[in-house]
Amino acid sequence: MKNSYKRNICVRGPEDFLSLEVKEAPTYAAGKAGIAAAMKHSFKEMGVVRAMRTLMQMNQKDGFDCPSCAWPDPEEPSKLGEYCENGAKALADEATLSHINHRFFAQNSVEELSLKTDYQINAYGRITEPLFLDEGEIHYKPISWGRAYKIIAEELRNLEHPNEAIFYTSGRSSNEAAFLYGMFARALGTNNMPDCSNLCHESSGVALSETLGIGKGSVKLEDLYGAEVVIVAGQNPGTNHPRMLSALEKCKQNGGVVISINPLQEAGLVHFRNPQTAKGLLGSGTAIADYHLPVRINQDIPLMKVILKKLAQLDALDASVFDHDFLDTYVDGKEKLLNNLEQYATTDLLALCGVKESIINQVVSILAKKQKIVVCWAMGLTQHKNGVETIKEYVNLLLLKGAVGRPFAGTCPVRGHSNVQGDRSVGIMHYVNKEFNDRIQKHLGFQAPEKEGVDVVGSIKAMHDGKASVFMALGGNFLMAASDTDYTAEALQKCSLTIQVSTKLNRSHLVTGKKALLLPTYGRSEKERGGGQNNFVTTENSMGRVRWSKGVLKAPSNTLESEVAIVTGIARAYFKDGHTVDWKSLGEDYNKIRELIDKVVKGFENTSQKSKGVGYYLPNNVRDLDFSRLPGGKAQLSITGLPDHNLAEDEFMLMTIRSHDQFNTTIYGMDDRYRGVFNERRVLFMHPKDVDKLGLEKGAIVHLSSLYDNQLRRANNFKIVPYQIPEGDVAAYFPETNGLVPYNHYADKSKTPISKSVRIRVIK
Ligand SMILES: Nc1nc2c(c(=O)[nH]1)N[C@H]1C(S)=C(S)[C@@H](COP(=O)(O)OP(=O)(O)OC[C@H]3O[C@@H](n4cnc5c(=O)[nH]c(N)nc54)[C@H](O)[C@@H]3O)O[C@H]1N2
Ligand SMILES: Nc1nc2c(c(=O)[nH]1)N[C@H]1C(S)=C(S)[C@@H](COP(=O)(O)OP(=O)(O)OC[C@H]3O[C@@H](n4cnc5c(=O)[nH]c(N)nc54)[C@H](O)[C@@H]3O)O[C@H]1N2
Ligand code: SF4
Ligand SMILES: [Mo]
Repeated sequence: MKNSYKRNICVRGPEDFLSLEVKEAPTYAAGKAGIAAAMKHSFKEMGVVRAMRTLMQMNQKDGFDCPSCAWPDPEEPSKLGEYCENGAKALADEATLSHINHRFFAQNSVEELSLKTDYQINAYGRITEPLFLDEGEIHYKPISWGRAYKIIAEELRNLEHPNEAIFYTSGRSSNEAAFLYGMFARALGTNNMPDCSNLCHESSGVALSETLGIGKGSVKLEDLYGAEVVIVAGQNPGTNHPRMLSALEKCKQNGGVVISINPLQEAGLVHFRNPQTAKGLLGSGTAIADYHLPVRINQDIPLMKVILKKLAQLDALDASVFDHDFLDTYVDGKEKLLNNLEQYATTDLLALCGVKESIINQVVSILAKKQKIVVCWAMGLTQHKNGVETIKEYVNLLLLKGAVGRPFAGTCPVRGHSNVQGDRSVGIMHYVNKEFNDRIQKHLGFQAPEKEGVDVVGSIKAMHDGKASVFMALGGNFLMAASDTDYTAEALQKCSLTIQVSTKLNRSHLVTGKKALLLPTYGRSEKERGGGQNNFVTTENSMGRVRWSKGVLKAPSNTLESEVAIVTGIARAYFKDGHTVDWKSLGEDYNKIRELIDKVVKGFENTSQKSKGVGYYLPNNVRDLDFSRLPGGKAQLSITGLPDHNLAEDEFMLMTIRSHDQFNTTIYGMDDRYRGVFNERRVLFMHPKDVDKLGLEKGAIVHLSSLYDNQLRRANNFKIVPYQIPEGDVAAYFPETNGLVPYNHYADKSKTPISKSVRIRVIK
């Protein structure tokens, strides 16, 4: 597609095939194969000695935080190693010895690079110097840091209003960098701070804030160990949060029951071979899920309604199933909810969710007797039109059982990016919080803007409509992570300047504005240079615990800058050192940033001593059973509706999911070992009966289309993989399928795109 600046960019990259091999999916996760896969990647990218030495520092108290997912570390990490296969892959990907600089870009234009696959693009390696793509050019050229900051400052000064600038954050930034970045956006005068969490757990944030008064989960790692029941809904921990399986194993050893609610029976939830134990390495490992409820895509609400109805029927006999004392003291809406449930006929709900009543009855009889219940979830619940309501329906179960704010019970939205939660805690948000703004005024001396900014969907629209023209990203791959790839590309290409602070090359560096800056930075595993000894960073895990992260590796070149230095460099160029904030000294001493975080960010207040030290937990009102922020000072039960997709006869419901060999848009490899798929990502998982019905067979080539608001979207070339998935449902990997997800269809209230329930047609 030619854009207005005459660059001939292939937005999505090639849609070609490799050579698919389908094998029987394994019935267990990790074990020896996991260790082998981890070591293969690490040794190839990093060299043996460097890899082993670095891995032994990952997730250790004095080491660095794993850059992959946000699963918490145990308080006493094992000295033998506290990481998993995918943590090792993330480290290898970041600490790779492959590097690229201006010579690479002199040989490869952005037009040529755009013809490569995302896998190939990432494999070129680490970017080692700042680069500039000027108007009309197709080759990035080297640029000095000073000149880069000047270009940004000039472009920002030329805007008619600060709201024409957008500041995106991905969840790998440190608390320190994210805090300064958010403060710079506000000092400039905008709340345009879209964040990867808009595409991710925003629905959890909204649902939990409205029901429990805090947008985060309430459980700690130890709560999982002692829970009587853990429900894992819409989450694939074996791939995306592998060390969660060790926690589930502990829970099982303590007599807990694990229930999986998922259209797919994911390998990690069937069996886990713990690589840290002899039994895991040599024996059969631990069976994890006691019950698997193969719910149809986006039919969790009907499923939960049947479960709640059946529990209510049991409770009506002797009032022993629900915790009435807890409900009377802390919760609002019991009668209304119980009355509402009566409206629904069990047979209708069963037909919708597709789960056999016999399994539901078994699960109900367990839930009836237990109170220490934890619900864990991820993208399978959040990325639907009714994502917020779906989560509220699970919260209903917890509240009715009194399974909130007590040891071994509560909510566990399992976060994705390693510091996505921290970035939000320290102020990356497009909303306005008056108390927060007051503290900014008090401690930083400027008035933060009072108009709400744009989130991811709002940013795409603003750029598309010409209302924003400077786009900056602190990490991430906005183009490929957002929905509606072609539309998002057009939006970015309308900008006058796009700025990417990145470690590795990705498509967002090729699909750019008129001018583009590519600013390379350190990875989590690397030492922060400059300033004093104290320039380590901090991160917050999925359970609200803050830890320090001290990188150990030497950066791939001495022409990189830290994210903190880049943000302060831009701020200084823009304000020319005439601002109430002393950006220079903050950039030199991270302790000063932490002191400001303590003061400005509620929750960190009075914890400044601790925030400089080893991990501590942020306050959490649910753990204290304090619902004073909610109406009537009570936790809220919710009345939800049923999903309504109106699928036509020939339509399927598509969920766009991750393979075992990727981290979001970063493709590590072409296999999805746990689903038995090798050497191909362009696959469509489909029930064997549907495969027959369409007259297809394994390996047959199909194309996919979606039709929303009379607009047809298409993704070509997928091979059929017959798979145990509910009839009528299909699955394929993201980001290859993002072009099918309409940017303007998203979850009510949270605006998270509907990436897990896209209506599609399969074209032969
Ligand atoms: N290795 C690795 N680790 C990662 C990531 C990665 O890409 N690679 N990404 C990180 C990030 S940012 C995130 S947010 C997390 C994502 O972690 P997950 O949410 O586990 O990732 P997905 O692959 O999107 O898987 C969603 C799961 O939900 C199920 N599902 C889909 N629709 C429904 C539904 O309607 N109902 C129910 N009950 N289940 C459903 C799918 O079958 C799948 O098992 O992982 C983080 N960790
Ligand atoms: N269809 C569909 N779309 C989805 C999803 C889905 O399930 N289905 N999931 C969504 C979710 S949950 C999320 S969180 C988003 C992810 O969206 P993003 O966070 O935007 O995407 P990533 O792929 O994680 O970003 C990878 C890039 O980050 C850069 N990077 C890596 N480490 C660092 C670092 O330490 N510092 C800096 N500055 N840069 C770094 C590298 O250049 C790398 O290429 O995607 C969303 N998109
Ligand atoms: S579970 Fe997540 S944080 Fe822990 S080592 Fe694995 S990828 Fe890293
Ligand atoms: Mo995410």
